[in-house]
Amino acid sequence: MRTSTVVATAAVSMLVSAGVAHQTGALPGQADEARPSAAPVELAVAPQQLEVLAGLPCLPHPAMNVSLTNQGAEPVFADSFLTADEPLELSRPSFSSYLPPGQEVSVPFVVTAPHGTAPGTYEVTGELLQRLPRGDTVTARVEVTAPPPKTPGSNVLLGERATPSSSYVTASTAFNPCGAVDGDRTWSHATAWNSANSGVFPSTYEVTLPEPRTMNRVDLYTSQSASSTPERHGLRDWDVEVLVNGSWRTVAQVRGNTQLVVSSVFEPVETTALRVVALASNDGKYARIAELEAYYDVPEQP
Ligand SMILES: [Ca+2]
Repeated sequence: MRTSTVVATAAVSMLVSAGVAHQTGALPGQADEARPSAAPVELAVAPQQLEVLAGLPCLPHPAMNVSLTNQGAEPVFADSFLTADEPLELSRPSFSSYLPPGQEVSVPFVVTAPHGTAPGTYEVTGELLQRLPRGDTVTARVEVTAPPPKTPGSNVLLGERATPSSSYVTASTAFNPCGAVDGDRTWSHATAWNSANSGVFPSTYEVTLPEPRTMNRVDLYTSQSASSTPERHGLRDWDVEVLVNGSWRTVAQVRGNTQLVVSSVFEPVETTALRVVALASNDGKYARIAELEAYYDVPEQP
């Protein structure tokens, strides 16, 4: 019978085997033969080391690929659980799958570090529960670094948390709810926001800031592609609102737009959230924003 060396191999191969004898989690004096018999399932996590920026949840974040492989001759249902050191967050807590003999399945786990996470080394631990006592683990290291500071002149919306009222998803196409603050001004489902329901207005796209920011200009890039123009499918009418002392305040209104990008300039305001209230598009169907940016243009000293 093969003996699993879970702890020793974790850092090297990131593998554990279930259904065979285990050193970790064994009770004193408990014989291997007393363990339940199950097909050997292999849990793997790759890569073993990730680098994550603290905060900026809407910038692309690295993912760990977690896989389960049935190395036995019998079908099995395997469960795995992942936990992250506080305050890291995982896009999902667990991964389970039915596995025919020889079958491998895998899913990505996206790792994020909330705003304010202290730079340093953290761990994500994977655990397999397959007719065995829990306790066998694999570990990946996560290096958290501080993001570049946002100074006057920076786009204060870049990468911050976005909450659209809806986001277009079909079996073949899924627009990214973060698409309008991901730093990419091009129009594609991966890098832009498209509301979900045809003809439903208003639709809103809200961005929450981790701390108050001063701004006096908002640039909105709507849709343009090889097969379309802002005049055909772009956003036509919208309001720009900022959250001040718990109330939304309208700082700009745009009507009848046919351009790709519109800059709205207003008096400097300190805010913790901004939203675009989309009122109409040129095709009458969907709200479309490729990128939304906000700046504080510091007035020149006389
Ligand atoms: Ca974008």
